[in-house]
Amino acid sequence: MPRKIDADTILNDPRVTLMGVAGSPYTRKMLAVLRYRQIPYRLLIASNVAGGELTGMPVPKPSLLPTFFLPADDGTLQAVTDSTPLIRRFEASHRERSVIPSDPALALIDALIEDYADEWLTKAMFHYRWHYQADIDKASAVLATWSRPPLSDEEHARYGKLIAERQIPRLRYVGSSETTAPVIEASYERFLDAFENHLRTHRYLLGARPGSSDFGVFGQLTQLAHFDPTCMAVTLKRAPRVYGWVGNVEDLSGLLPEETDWFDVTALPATVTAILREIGRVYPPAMLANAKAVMSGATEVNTQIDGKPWVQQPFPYQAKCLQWLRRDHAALDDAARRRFDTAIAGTGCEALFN
Ligand SMILES: N[C@@H](CCC(=O)N[C@@H](CS)C(=O)NCC(=O)O)C(=O)O
Repeated sequence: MPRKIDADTILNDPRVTLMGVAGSPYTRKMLAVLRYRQIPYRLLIASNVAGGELTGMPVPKPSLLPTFFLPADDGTLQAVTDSTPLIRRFEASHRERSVIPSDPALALIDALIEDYADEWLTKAMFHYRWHYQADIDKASAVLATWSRPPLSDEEHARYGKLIAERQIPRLRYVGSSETTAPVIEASYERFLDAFENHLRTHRYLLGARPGSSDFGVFGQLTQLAHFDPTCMAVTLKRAPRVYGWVGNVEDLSGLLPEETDWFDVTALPATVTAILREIGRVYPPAMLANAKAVMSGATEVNTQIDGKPWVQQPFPYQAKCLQWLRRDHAALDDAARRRFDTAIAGTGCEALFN
């Protein structure tokens, strides 16, 4: 008899329940947050769920992984997605071991780097996976085992092919094409160099404790650095510290963070400014051109990034991400906004808030 999980079982369980897969960067991001924060959870692996273990459950719209099953205000079970607001939701329900810096100016830098990881680094992740044959072959073979119940060789090959056929046309959503490949790859390499240099002297992006930005970057790197062969080789060669860092951030449940572990936003190390400069070189132009295309109802984003042509399909969700960052910038008090503006001055990131 298959064991079933239904809404009542989850509502009566004090643990946080989520569904995800190992090949999903956002699933890995959230699992690492839950472990570091010592929030008890249980993961429903999508392959088991596909075997029929989940019955009568709410379905999120749009359907994304990870999916969290959380109680709504009226006591019913709700399906909730989107890692960035979920991290903030857990800040409200669990106070210890926060991943949001206490200085709101540093917290906005943290949010900015998190969004860069979620919305820009993910382009590299999707690009390498579905652009190169070696990566396509590995992903097709392994993703099938992560998202499906046990399969015969024949079904395994058929399902792997189906996944590739579904994902490869989706390259256009992230903007990966022959035109943009050089921009994406050069930017991934520069990010690696800047992060590697930072890790020569520091443990995490914003100090001796991890912020939400670390988990955003970690999620994408679980795939870029540790799974897909082309970018994994690039990472190992250029940035062995980054490769090693991913292994550590997977489980930071034993770290003992202190309030004083955050950097002072008025005295950020030069290695952080260098990372912000790399972010400022690619991410604001992409976000601004996308928002403009979404607002004008254009069918194509057509711009220049890093002095080279960039063409992609507009992505309404990323226009919202830009609005959220601007909202948070506007909500800072004058002193905090000055601290933030001074910290990002000259990096190119200021273009997001002009
Ligand atoms: N903004 C979302 C993105 C989540 C997302 O895009 N998840 C991917 C998997 S990594 C997904 O479910 N894509 C749809 C699909 O594969 O059908 C978050 O931060 O959680």
